[in-house]
Amino acid sequence: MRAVASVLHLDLDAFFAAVEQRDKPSLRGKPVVVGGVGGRGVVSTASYEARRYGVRSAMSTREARARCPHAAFLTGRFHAYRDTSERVMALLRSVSPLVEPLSLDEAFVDLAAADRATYPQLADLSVPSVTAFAEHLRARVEEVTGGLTASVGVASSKFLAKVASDLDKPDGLVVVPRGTERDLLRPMSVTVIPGVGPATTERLRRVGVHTVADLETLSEDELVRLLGNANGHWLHQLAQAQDDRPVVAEREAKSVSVEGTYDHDLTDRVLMEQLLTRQAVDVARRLRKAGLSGRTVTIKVRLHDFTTLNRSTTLASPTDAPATIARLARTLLADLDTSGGVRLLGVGVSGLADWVQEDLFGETTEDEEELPDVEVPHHSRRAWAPGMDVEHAEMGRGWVWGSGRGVVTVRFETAETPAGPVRSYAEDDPDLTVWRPPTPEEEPG
Ligand code: TTP
Ligand code: MG
Ligand code: MG
Repeated sequence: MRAVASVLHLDLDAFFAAVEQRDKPSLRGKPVVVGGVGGRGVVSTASYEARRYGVRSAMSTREARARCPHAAFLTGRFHAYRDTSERVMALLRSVSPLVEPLSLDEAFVDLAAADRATYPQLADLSVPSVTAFAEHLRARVEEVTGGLTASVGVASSKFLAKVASDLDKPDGLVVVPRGTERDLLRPMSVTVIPGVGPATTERLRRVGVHTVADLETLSEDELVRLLGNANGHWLHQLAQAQDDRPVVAEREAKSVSVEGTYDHDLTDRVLMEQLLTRQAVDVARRLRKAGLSGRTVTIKVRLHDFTTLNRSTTLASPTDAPATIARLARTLLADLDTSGGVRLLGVGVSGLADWVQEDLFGETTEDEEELPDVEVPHHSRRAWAPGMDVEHAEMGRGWVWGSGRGVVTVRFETAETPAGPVRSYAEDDPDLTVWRPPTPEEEPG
């Protein structure tokens, strides 16, 4: 924890849905749901107008349709999200060299490292100064994104800054003055602590721990006994708002790792475990080939929204055993909520030693894993998905409003136009094409 509130966390509001409302003027102020629109689709996010009807991220689209039948249901347009994200991250990097993105729509910014020549108001890092600066930054985000709002938290640590940015969503700002951190946390659920997923929450619930205040009553020893060394220590620290993690612009890790990206989001846990197992065997093979072993096993999981989660656990002695690495990787996965879908999985081993401790815990004697035959299913995209960008030879640019029975209906509007007209065409009308943003080389100039 720092002596002043100088860690800023920014998160865009209803990100994917807000981009859709920006680019589709007829949807502004209306319920919009972005996600899988097919039979087994899952909601990525919903505009705040749709949240009023109880629509939430990770809910089945079916359920969302039941709760808010009049919402616009759209598939995602990742090029637009990525482009918008890049503009926000560039803005943040103009404030401070220490910007740590957590996903497409959120990042930490270290205000203590900000350029004070450009931002004299940050010279003293007092509560009024950072408050004024954060308001200025939020206004700039609206400008560079073409109208998206962001919620911001500023506090003395990453943990508290992230908690704070969520407190007054959407379009909110919360600055947590130094000294008030613990009072803020006490009434909150333990799930506010990063890394406390369903499995940990359940273990704590069984011993009567629901809030951070409950957690404070347990000693570090008790927590370690309950949750293991690394987790117990971590929870003990964070329950007292003790968090000294620095904001890091780029992480470098000395490790051997294997990862895979999947061309559609994985939701099947058994399949994910099989993939991790296979990756663990790969990592072990590479370690052995290089004569290396390591103590820390890490999994990397990128969610549907590009949030990347890293979870690790550290062994008493180094290993290069596939079964051990696989078992730990699967255990780490168990505490993550992957219900929204996973697009990348990886396993790594770090803390490398150039020797393997002989069989101290019997780990190297574990049987080699049965390798499952894993096949990642492929998806064929329907040609005209709702929300998709299209261009018509005469009407110009628009988006697919709906399609079926050989007909596709398009609304002709973009971020720069007023709400536009709706027209229907035959699905195979040669005048209608999918529109893609120009790649940098194709851009004029
Ligand atoms: P979030 O920042 O968690 O959510 P949000 O920006 O939609 O809403 P808010 O921050 O105002 O609460 O996630 C950012 C984007 O990531 C979100 O717009 C869509 C995507 N996402 C998913 O695809 N699946 C998910 O389960 C979640 C939580 C987010
Ligand atoms: Mg967000
Ligand atoms: Mg976010």
